[in-house]
Amino acid sequence: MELPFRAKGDQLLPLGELTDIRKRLRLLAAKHDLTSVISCAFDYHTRMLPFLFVDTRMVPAGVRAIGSALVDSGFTKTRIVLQQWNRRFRPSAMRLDGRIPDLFCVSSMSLHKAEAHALLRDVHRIDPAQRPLVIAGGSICIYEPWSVFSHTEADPFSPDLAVTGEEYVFLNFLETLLSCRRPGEGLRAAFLRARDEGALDSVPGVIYGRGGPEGRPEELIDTGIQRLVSDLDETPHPVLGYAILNRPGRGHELSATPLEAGEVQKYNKISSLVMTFGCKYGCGYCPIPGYNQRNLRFKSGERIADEMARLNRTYGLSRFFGADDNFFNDKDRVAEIIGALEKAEDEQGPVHRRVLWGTEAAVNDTWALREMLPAMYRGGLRALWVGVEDMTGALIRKGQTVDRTVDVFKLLCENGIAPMPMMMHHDGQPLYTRGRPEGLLNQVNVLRKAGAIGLQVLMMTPSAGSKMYEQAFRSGMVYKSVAGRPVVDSMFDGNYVIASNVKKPWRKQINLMLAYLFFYNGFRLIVAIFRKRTELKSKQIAFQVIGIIGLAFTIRRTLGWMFRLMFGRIHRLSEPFRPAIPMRSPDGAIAAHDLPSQMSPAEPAAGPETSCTPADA
Ligand code: B12
Ligand code: SF4
Repeated sequence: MELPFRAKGDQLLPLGELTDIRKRLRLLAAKHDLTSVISCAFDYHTRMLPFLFVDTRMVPAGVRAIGSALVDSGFTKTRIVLQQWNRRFRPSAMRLDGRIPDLFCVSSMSLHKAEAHALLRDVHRIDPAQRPLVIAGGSICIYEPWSVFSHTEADPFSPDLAVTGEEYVFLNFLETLLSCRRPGEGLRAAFLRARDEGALDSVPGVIYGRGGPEGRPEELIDTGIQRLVSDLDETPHPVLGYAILNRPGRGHELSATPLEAGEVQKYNKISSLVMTFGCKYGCGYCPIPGYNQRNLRFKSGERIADEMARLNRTYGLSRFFGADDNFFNDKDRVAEIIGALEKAEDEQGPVHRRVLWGTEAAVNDTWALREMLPAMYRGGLRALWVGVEDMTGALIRKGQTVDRTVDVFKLLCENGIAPMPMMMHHDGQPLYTRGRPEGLLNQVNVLRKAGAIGLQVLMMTPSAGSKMYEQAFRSGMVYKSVAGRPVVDSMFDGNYVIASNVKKPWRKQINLMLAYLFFYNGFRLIVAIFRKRTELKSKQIAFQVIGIIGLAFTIRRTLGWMFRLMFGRIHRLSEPFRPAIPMRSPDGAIAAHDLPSQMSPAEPAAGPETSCTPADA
């Protein structure tokens, strides 16, 4: 089920509100000497194709946005710690400006939940009287915020607050809290008082616990779905976030100083930039359109060019990745952005000569905008991750066909833009089909011949917040454990077969490996090295090298799972994960994020957990 929608006309913030709250907070900040640490949870078990390399070499935009928002609002004593770079970081050992920080934040995706819990658990080792105010956020809290709260007395690690939205929600909360903080009062003490007085109930997009022992609330109060900022130019500039990155290291503590500006690009090889949000399609397995309440949101071309230019001047960053869901959603906006990038100039000369970037888009929209590809190249676009899924449309129809996809890939190559297919393997797709394009290998081969430079093949896996999520569980498709090994959060990454109705799911696991092996191998590397010189030759070699190394990681991590699928007993879930702690809205109604409880009574009742062996699956 998708996140519920706010009423029409109330989904977006009034224009200028994010800009205004930033100004208001700057006035408040002068009266509060706050220190804050924002950590990013990262589970190293998830390191494999197709994200190996970029997963640890790109500062995630979420933590960077929250860090930028704090610095921009005047809270300059802020540090961002990435578990990707500081694997042993322990919040209980952190000191900033010589003291335990006032605010400790954890950002996480759902698949890094175990590490997010570990960070929360560790910060709970600090005595409650000195403990920072603890806030969780990121996509885990957008889709399953209840999962960051503990429900067992033996393991109480809950944050004080979960933010289920973007930077505006965080700033709105901070403004509310600081406005009622008394002189000399600790930040967490002020929070507990504000919470008990109901002051937080007017901040849409937060969840806090009430009752119960320390760290294990009896109930969760959910203030509802956030309102979204529509003009992304109002968001704080990312240049601020890169200035407060903790230095990579092996210690438990924070580094004495953040990374120097000149060192940032040594660790951050690619910089993600928010350019647009939202997607005009409505694929049943994707939570993105629902999250955006069917809105498309944009930054102006001028602002994007300014971000690239400043990041380049300040830190030497030159490679960018648009955190877009489908960059080509709207032709006019794309034209405006590309036009601005082509023209942008600063004291160091034309911006597009110093920066290169890539982004994501759907096949059909790339085709629709094909005439703009030369201008896109001139504007710095060098790689496009294309949502091919299954070219035949057997999984989802977004207007893509085999011929259309091939034409798009060839056009991209002709224009010097590397086509990077993103494919989705599913129960209905065989490994190979003779004389027909349905097979996974057939499609990989077609894409390879059409010029694909890299490859992403993920197994169709239920995604929280999507329309098909609950049904996938209720149909008994999702595994609970295989051969005694439980399916854990880090396996919900599309690299493991953890949801399937086929009789021999181990074959699906092998199919994923074979598809990569077919694409990334020594033979193709040699061919790439000796092929005639083209604009894309060096990229092809680089992706073959990364792909071959990544495949070794992938096989090492998933081979054991394949054997379990082959020989072990599969236990399945019969209903989706749901909150273990009762949730409600401040006025006692159903909580917006308590999704399973909101299912209509017509939905089939959850049956008992089922189990089967591969033979009878
Ligand atoms: C870029 C991207 C990637 C990059 C990430 C690189 C990097 N290091 O940044 C790559 C390509 C590596 C990647 C990989 C994967 N991704 Co990805 N990715 C995205 C994408 C398109 C953009 C992320 C982004 O930068 N957003 C912009 C920032 C500003 O938004 P944000 O992170 O949500 O942060 C905001 C809020 O969440 C909040 N916030 C964030 N942190 C915090 C913390 C606190 C304390 C507070 C208060 C608020 C807060 O404020 C921020 C500012 O508005 C998103 C979709 C999307 N549009 O967000 C998917 C998304 C994050 N990816 C997702 C997934 C599932 C994956 C994969 C598992 C692959 C897959 N199966 O799809 C892998 C995991 C790899 C790994 N080992 O981690 C899911 C996560 C779902 C979930 N429930 O957690 C998303 C949301 C897409 C989706 N809806 O399905 N991804
Ligand atoms: S096209 Fe991509 S981003 Fe858009 S709804 Fe489908 S899967 Fe999601």
